[in-house]
Amino acid sequence: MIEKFDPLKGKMLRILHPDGRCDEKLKPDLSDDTVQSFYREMVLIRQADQKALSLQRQGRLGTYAPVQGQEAAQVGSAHALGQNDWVFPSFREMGVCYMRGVSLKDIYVYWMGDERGQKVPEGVNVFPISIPVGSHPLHAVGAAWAAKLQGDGICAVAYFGDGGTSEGDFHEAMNFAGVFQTPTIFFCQNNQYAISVPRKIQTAANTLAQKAIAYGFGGIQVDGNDLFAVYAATKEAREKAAAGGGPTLIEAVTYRFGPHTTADDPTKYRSDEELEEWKPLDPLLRLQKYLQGKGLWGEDLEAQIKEEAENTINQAIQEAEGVPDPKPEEFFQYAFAEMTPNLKEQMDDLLAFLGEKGD
Ligand SMILES: Cc1ncc(C[n+]2csc(CCOP(=O)(O)OP(=O)(O)O)c2C)c(N)n1
Ligand SMILES: [Mg+2]
Repeated sequence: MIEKFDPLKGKMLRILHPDGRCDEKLKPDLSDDTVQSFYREMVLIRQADQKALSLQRQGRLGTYAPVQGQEAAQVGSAHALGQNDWVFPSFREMGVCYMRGVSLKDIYVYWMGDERGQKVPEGVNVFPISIPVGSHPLHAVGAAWAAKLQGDGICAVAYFGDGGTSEGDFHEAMNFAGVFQTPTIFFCQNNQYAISVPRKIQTAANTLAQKAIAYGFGGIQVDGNDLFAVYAATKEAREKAAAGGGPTLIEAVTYRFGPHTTADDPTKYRSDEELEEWKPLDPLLRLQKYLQGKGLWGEDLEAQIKEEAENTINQAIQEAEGVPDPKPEEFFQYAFAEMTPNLKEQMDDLLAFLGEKGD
């Protein structure tokens, strides 16, 4: 399927249409129950995201990068991966991290300013999120190369944005992946903006997916608000990678409904009209219409799904807020396996100071 969608021509894979109609020939093999459970998860992510924004406004959470609008791209791709695949997320991937096994509690702990939220439990193959834009595709390629050498039969996925494709590290990672045929998926969520920089001036290329061609492997542009298209393309890329077929670049075309972060005001650089144009393409709305057509969605069910999500989220927040503060010495203790003499001296100074002055 990926070969059929020539990214140079901007031919985008779409399976689930905005009005809820579905191209049955291309629809991935997912049961109705599974699709309904994906919808539930998308609702949960949207609510958890909204909650993070309101906690930030109440001073209970730090600067936060919202997901709203990108739920299909995240839930669809995360579910298409194998159990042991590795994920290398950037900062807007609350949905991916949650789907791959990071707890909501830990996600909130991190955004509340406590790095211990990034300590991923054993067996959860999610790397700490990357704040430097576009740097972690290199790590994903390294992990994929190691997996290939060991014959693990897994792949590694780097999640990044449209802006990430302008970073040198991204191109080095793509080049290396092409030469060494590493089992890597480059998953780009093109949400149309890199803070205030619109996609059209991010690159002169017609699509972001076509950048794969220069490095000698396949790229595909998919409707990133279409759960089925995202799932199908990721699944195919995953199977190809795990079978030794090398890397793939997926450009999921989507839209960030919210601000870049809680420290941003998007009205300064984009119009209300543009936002209105994207609203009918909302990934949740589309899936809701599809489910409704199958008799698998209604107002009562929606209310129940939302209530369940609310309970899960409130529980996670309670747990996150209950985590005791880190000790002051922990600022110094974890940068190196063993503290350098200089760090030790700084730590001792601080502890002596606190000893004199109190907390
Ligand atoms: C190397 C680097 N340069 C600049 C920044 C500041 N910065 C943070 S997010 C961002 C834009 C990223 O845009 P994109 O890759 O499209 O991802 P999105 O935020 O849209 O998800 C920039 C420039 C950074 N974090 N890292
Ligand atoms: Mg972007």
